[in-house]
Amino acid sequence: MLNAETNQYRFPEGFWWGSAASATQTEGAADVDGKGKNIWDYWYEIEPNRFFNGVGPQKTSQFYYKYKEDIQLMKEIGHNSFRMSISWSRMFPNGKGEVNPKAVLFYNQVINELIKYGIEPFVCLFHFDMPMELQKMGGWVNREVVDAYVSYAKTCFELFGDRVKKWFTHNEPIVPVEGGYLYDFHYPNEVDFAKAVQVGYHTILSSAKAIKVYKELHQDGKIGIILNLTPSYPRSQHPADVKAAILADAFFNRSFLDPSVKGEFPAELVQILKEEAFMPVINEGDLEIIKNNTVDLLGVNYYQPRRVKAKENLPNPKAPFLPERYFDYYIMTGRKMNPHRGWEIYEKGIYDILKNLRDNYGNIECFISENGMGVEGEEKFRDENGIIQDDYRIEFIHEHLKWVHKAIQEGSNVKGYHLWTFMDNWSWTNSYKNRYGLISINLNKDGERTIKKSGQWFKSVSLNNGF
Ligand code: BGP
Repeated sequence: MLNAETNQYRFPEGFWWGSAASATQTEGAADVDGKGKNIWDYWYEIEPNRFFNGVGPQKTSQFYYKYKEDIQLMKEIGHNSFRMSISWSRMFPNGKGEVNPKAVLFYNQVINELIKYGIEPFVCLFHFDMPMELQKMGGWVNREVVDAYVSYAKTCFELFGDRVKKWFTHNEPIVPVEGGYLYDFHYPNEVDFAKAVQVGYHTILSSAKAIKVYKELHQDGKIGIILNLTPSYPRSQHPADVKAAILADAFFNRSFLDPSVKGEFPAELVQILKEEAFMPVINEGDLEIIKNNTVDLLGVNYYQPRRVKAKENLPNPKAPFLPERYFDYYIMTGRKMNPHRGWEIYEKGIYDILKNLRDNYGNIECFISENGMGVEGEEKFRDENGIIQDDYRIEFIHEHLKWVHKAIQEGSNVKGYHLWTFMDNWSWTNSYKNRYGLISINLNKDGERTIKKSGQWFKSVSLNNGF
């Protein structure tokens, strides 16, 4: 066991140690107690073949039934904070209208239980799970959905805001744009750049409007957004490679980062949208709202870098428009890999993000809201005592934390580290393929929970506030 006095890497007093999860990925009970369908429930109904091993979102990790046991385990492995999300379609089965009292009861119980164990609840309002009734109206393409979202957000602030002091409007809002409207991995599986832009724009507007409502309620908490700020590294310093990286960054990072933190859109992106005739519909007064309602706190999700180079070939002008018209992806020779997930591991990326926030985004208060290592076939690492010996995950976290620590030494305003994720969970079309948890879930034994070696290690890091 580590000892606080001998720590080489000490973190600031009060550092947030914990993990993140989302409603649809953990709760299960997808058609229980009045929950309405969301896009995942519906998509699974019509195309179960799109989900790894055909496993859908109905049951997931049964947090709905096992939350007490789970929160005890969070305490057991040293959590002082935990990010969850609220399922919009559990709160409002039709996306709007009457609130579902059983959902209110459930979230009240979860929040109270967390607080009882000294674990601060961080609550996110939207983690990829659009209510199906609203998707039928076009989802984020339709501006009416923005209004429905804002009133859902307001209801949550009013019901839970006396105890929840850290709110997040969205989790990785670029992902539903990519999945649903560009690359076919979320419902409605369209490939339509014009819609993608409108969806992204409405998401940003919804975030700013929810922030405005939150401020008007004077609830004495903070509100932010969670962004996956995957850095874009150019293959070389050749101007064409550098430009490719700048544009990839404008499409995938600054598209949400700049309006969320600075209240404005990146000029490079606006220029492309104008040139290519893809500007979204913007109503009078919108830009004012976006300008005046930026985030207090930023969550940073980081898994792997994005490596890009100048385009090698002319794009097919008749193919659907995608951001990749402006750059190509590039595989760096000698890269370090997580062979169990097929993602590059580049620990310094986490530091580069924090440095960028320090230097170019007013050193906004932030925290690492997701970082983690997915492993396919993790059962093979279970030892004779039933413990998953995930030394690779310990090393992964350890190496990233060293860079977070360095960023702190150099003045970064980073307040905590949340791992993705607390327990193995259902991950969209990947279902239970890649395991990320500090706690393992045995799907053959009714979701039996077991603390992995990394869970014990994480506990000692949290209790010693370092390693
Ligand atoms: C993040 C999402 C999470 C989670 C994670 C793992 O981008 O915020 O919801 O799913 O990715 O992804 P995967 O299971 O595809 O490895």
